[in-house]
Amino acid sequence: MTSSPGSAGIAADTGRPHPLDPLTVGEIQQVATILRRDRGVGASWRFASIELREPGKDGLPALEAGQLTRREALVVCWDRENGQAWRAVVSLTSAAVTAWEHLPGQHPNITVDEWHECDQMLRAHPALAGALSRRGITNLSLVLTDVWAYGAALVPERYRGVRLGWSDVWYRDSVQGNPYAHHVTGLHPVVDLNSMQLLELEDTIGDEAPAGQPAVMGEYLPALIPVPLRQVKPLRVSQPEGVGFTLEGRRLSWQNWQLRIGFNQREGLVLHQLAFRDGGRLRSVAHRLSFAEMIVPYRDPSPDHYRRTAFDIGEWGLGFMTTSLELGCDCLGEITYLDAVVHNSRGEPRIIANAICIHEEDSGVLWKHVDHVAGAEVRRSRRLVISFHITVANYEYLVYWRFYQDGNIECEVRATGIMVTSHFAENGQPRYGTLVDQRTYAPFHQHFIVARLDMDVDGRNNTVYVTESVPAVAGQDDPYGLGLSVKDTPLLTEAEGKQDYDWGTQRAWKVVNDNVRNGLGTQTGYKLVPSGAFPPLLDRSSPAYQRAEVIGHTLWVTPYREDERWPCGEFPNLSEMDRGLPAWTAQNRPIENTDVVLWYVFGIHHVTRPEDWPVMPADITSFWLKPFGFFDRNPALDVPPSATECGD
Ligand SMILES: [Cu+2]
Repeated sequence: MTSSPGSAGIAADTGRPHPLDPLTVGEIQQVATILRRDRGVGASWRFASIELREPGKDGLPALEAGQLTRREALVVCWDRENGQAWRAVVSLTSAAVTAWEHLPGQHPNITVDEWHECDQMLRAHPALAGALSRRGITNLSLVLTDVWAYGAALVPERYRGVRLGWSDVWYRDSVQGNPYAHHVTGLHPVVDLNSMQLLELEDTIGDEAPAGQPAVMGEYLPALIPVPLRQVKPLRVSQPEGVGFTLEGRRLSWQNWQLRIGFNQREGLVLHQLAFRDGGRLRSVAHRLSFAEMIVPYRDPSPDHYRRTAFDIGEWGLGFMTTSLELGCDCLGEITYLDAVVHNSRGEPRIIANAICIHEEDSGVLWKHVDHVAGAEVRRSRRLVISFHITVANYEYLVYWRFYQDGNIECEVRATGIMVTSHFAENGQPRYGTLVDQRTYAPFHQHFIVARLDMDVDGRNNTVYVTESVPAVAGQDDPYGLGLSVKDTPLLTEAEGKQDYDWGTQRAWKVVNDNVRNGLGTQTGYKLVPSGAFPPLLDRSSPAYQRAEVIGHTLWVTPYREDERWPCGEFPNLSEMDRGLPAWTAQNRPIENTDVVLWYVFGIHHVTRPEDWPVMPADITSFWLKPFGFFDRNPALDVPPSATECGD
């Protein structure tokens, strides 16, 4: 990056947020103002992202102690007139642009504003109206278009370099009807998102008489469904003495857990500085946990779906698409909400009210034993849940980070919402999807989520061990062939750090601090328990795989670098290849006894079902981080019994 001196005139922010706190409304305004003033970011420009430039690990302690004051924003913006993108670092402390880097050939993420502007433009376009009327659709107010991003390999030669999008066309049966119930199959606008013009309207039906829209029941609102609602009794959660956690600023403390809640436009919820109070000591577990990318390839090569590979984080941003939560529906019990601040493409702040939910839940039995003398001893498990919900056009992702009394961390994702569907001809059969309604099928697809786990188990220097179960071969010492041993192998280099799930050995990974011993004399560690993992099942030469090589392994391990954040590259929009993890790990750097970052790939291999239609019951996937020798014994022995009648 190039540096430049700032100019005075705009007051530096005088507030004292924690160095990891997200940018405020005022700070986002200040950033946009400084860039307009100092870099000529004018009316033809758009802001793709404005976020806190998080301090690196080395500088953080001095900033936290107040010995240093530095507050910076990281910005990506582009000029729609010439398509050129720039990355800026803006100092809020000195009200100046401190770095301004040209990004030739890069296409920043698509903004929510562009999505809306594109829909408006298309619905007002006579070519689309004509194509729809040939299909008997004349009420444009019931039409919805939904623009998607391209991969470079699928862009026609004539559109190289264009900020290109392609769109589906949907329509509602009624004003309140579900637009994603009715796909206008075979009709796809191709759009220049910079000039916001329709470049061409692909119509694979052309002049032939369309088969007509099938009679689909794709509704979910009670007033529109053909079945009466069932009767259910109320179920209420009561916490008469209030919640068991405290929130000071964005620092959350609950039982022995302590952490800090962050948020940005791309990753959405970010958890910082996770630690567990063990006796008198606050012990570090992780420095930062977040989702760094989400890759959703649709596995249907038909004209309606072959371009449909979504990078929901890199192309769109989970933070931008976070939705407000509703008390009693999204979260049950005594709820504390945090708002989030993002921005629109003009650089104006936008507040998402109730974006993050914090609450406690009962989680069944924590531990139990019945002794014939001492009787039954049982403890209820309680967990602290930090969650946020994302709506990506038709689909919903609900993300839950759960903290348990025994030191476990569970990361759960629920996928719900409306599946993408399209129609097929009379007498046809869907080959790459499941029949879900009349002449309607939902293509098979996969949701790969890349969790970025910057673990700091008892300090920064950790080693990742692959841990595998090995059955003994029957012999003199073991005549019945019963022996089972566990083999732990340290991963020394990034090449070794590329790991795949292996059912045959029950492979898992332990993040170990070789420099610290527990009371038993063994190393302290946390185990990544790999659930929700599945193989890509994708040809290595396919564009979808080339853009997301990260999905080729269950786990990647890298040494921590401040600027290595995006596993498929910083700009997956219109990308040709994965410029993240495969590029970094090609250096094959050492990863032993150093500050390691784990990239865990999990998700849902979605073989669509009739039961997922018209709205999908949440499909659930998760993984766990469990203490392994981090404690000397069950750390939840001190959990008290519940009050009489288990009423507490
Ligand atoms: Cu799905």
